[in-house]
Amino acid sequence: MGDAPLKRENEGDELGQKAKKQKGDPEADPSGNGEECGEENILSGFKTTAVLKDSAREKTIFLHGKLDEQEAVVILQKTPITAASVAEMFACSKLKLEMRNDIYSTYHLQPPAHLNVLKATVVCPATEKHVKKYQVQESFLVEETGEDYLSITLPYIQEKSFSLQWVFNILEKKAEADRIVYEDPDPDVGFVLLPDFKWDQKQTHDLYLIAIVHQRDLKSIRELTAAHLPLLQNICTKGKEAILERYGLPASKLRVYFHYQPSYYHLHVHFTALASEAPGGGVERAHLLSDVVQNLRADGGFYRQRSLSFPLRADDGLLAKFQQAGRL
Ligand code: GTA
Repeated sequence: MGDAPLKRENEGDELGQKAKKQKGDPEADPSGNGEECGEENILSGFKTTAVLKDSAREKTIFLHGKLDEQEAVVILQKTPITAASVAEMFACSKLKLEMRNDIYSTYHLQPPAHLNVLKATVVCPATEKHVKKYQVQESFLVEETGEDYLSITLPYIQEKSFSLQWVFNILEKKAEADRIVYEDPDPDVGFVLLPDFKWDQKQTHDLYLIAIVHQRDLKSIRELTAAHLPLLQNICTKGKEAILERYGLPASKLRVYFHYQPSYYHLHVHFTALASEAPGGGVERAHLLSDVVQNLRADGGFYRQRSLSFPLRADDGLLAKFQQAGRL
């Protein structure tokens, strides 16, 4: 159930795979790249200057470099293997024996190109903050009071946080409009639900969507009060309903939460599959939507007044601000 193929996407995907199979037929095109390489390969000009992070376990590499003379970050990630593709993979791959010992054997399996796709994420032009965000760094846990938020964090994020242009593009249908899974257009309680750009949408075991609120004056959970309960309840109910309808995943299989601190200071909710380990899902950063709702019901000023803890990376300017204020 957890890795059930997507309802709509997989129908399209299987059709897409058949088309690609003909196009990228390894017999006709040994590189497996077909025309696609010449068409849109903006990455052919990418020059790597540094490896920011890599993980053999997550099969990801984060690269810093130059793309057309502009600073860029490129993330390459091996995508999960879907159960639906296994039969074709076994039938069509080249298999080379690596070793055999008693009942054990390992192979080098070379699937056809259309079953061997990497997900590439490109940030260009990338700011220094983007480069730092993806770099491996020591972290420090900070405990922020309500007063710290107003005197240290808020002034810092007003000056230094990431651009929200991508968020406004989504809300105004200037980008990703065709990816929207659900929208409630109400200006007070409405939101847009769409796949997070970390998810390749091929299988539900790593499902990842975000709900972005239409209200523009809410930066993070710090600014929520009891007045926002209708908004939060609306996201909770309609977001879960939309995911059940589109992907067949019930609420009991979802982790629905905020990040504090987030990277992008426009209120949004993460919907991830319970079976997955999404980055930022740890107790030091994730706040379950259901807990936030209950805390606000018990005390409407909870998130304005209570201390909140979160990790900051060694080179984060906000950490320096906490240090200068003698709060660390
Ligand atoms: N649909 O243009 C976008 C877009 N952008 C720019 C960001 N997001 C977007 N979604 C769409 N279109 O989940 C998504 C992000 C994130 C959410 C913002 O919006 O993918 P947040 O404000 O709480 O920020 O959420 P967060 O979680 O820190 O950001 P992010 O990018 O997920 O980074 C956290 C860590 O995840 C990184 O440090 C890195 O270790 C890891 N990570 C980031 N991107 C990738 C990736 N592509 N592949 C693998 N790991 C990644």
